[in-house]
Amino acid sequence: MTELSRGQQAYRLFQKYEGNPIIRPEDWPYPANAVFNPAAAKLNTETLLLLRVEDMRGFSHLTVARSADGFTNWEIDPSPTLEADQDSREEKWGLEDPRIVWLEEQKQFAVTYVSFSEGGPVVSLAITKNFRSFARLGGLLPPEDKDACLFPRRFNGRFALIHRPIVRGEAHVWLSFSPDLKHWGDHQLLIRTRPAYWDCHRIGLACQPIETPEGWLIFYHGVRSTAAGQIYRVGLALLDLNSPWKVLHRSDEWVLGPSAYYERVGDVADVVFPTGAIVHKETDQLHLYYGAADCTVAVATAKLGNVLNYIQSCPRATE
Ligand code: BMA
Repeated sequence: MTELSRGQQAYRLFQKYEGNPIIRPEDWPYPANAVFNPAAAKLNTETLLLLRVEDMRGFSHLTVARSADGFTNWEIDPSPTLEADQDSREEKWGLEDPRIVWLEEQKQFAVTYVSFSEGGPVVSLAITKNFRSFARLGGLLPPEDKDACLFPRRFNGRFALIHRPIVRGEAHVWLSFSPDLKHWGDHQLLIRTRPAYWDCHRIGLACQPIETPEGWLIFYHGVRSTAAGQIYRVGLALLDLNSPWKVLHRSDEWVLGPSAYYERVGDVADVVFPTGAIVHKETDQLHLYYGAADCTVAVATAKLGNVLNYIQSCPRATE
């Protein structure tokens, strides 16, 4: 067999599930305009998604859906699972775009999400054991900030948070540290937008960081603004396992982009926006869950081993 070029590998890495979109507003047990951008976690043997649900005011809340195989027969909570606190100015206009990690030390799941405050989007944290009751730890950093997720463990005694503040109108990915999940500092730039590339205008973390022996596998979304609008695509980076502030490799190419009808047409055209991933170690399968065109949920699958081979063949990061 002839060797595939890296570009050809990137193109073939993920397969979009033929039953996409897997969850649509029509499937919802109560009125919803859009169901999208889901966080994902394995709960016992089930796949749990925590979806962003947009109501007919244009405000969002978060609701759980569960499935045995991660593709079909979703059992959806009959009412919102986590809603904005009406008395809180930080959550005035709703909750958006969650990510989930399991904190081994706390034996709890950490859910980072965006609270839409009067002052702009704020990264907030809630912890839960069961996705029925949540302890809210509040906003972590000032607006404008989005696309955040904790790492599941400490580094040199401190928790680490990936997030995406807007600074001077620029949207790069940052890393911050905390001894207690409350006070954050040592903020540093992790991944920058790249002039002229598909990720030239804005980037942000996609799903939660995935721990592998080779390092932390990071999916991020990248935006290019065109005369016809913005295109949201997905690329990869690999961070050092014990020093995640070191970027080892970054993909030149995107590995997932809008091409199917349900990704190209919707409330926001040409958007694939992953916010959750599940690794099935037994089969080496990676399920990447994403919002399609800000309307529905879709899933793409890959062999984790192939994704790791590909990212390790990508250029070494230079900054
Ligand atoms: C981003 C976020 C996402 C959304 C995406 C595309 O800024 O607000 O929730 O899916 O834009 O519209």
